[in-house]
Amino acid sequence: MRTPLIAGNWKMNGSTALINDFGSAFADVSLPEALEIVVIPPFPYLEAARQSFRNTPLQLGAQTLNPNGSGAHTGEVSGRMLQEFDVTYVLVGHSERRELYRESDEQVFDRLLAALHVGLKPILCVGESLAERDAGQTMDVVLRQVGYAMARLEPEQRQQVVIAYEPVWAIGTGRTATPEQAQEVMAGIRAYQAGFSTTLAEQLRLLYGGSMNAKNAAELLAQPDIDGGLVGGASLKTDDFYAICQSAG
Ligand code: G2H
Repeated sequence: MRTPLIAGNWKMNGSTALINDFGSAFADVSLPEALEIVVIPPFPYLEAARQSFRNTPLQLGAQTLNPNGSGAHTGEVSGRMLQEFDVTYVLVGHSERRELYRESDEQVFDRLLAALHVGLKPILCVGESLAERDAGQTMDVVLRQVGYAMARLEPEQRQQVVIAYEPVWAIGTGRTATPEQAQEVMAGIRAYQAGFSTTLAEQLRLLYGGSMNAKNAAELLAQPDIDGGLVGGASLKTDDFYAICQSAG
């Protein structure tokens, strides 16, 4: 019922050569039919990716957007600009943005709203730190982040949002949440959504992120409430990313 989604977040990595590798590698592949695949490169590579991915099933995503439509915001990129490059998905609230660039729940919400206003599909990233997990605060933190955004949206806007649960302690560390740990949080997020509408909760797509790789993807994706993955490091290698996509069938 829910279309699986595998998204590769390249972060501040990649090159035009890597874009072209992906364009070639995914031009003639057999992949699960009902699967969305999104590559999320840094902004400067969007045009090259748009060209290179033309004959592939790869869609384009962006790593962030500025909440304003235009104006004096040196260094920033608006949602409308992303749309011009055929971007369909955009990450909001990735933990690296929250931590390194001090994005608050409120700022994350502004970006989410800006994405929805121009028809981009937001992937809202949430997750607890190791200290928060150890203190038994995982669900409080995750539902605060989810709730801050979701409670302020109109019902039809909520339908457009994908949520990625990425425990901060598992990001780029090689340490993955166990399938059971991930499933427990996913089920909690879905139950929270059911408070708005059970239909919405059933439709909500939930991605796991945090050191997902070709070896552990199948087990994570087999969990009933995990509908896909937000893949960082392993999305920079065509073979690994392809293997993860195969696991989502
Ligand atoms: C989490 C993830 C992708 P990695 O940030 O968003 O990165 O798979 O490298 O842990």
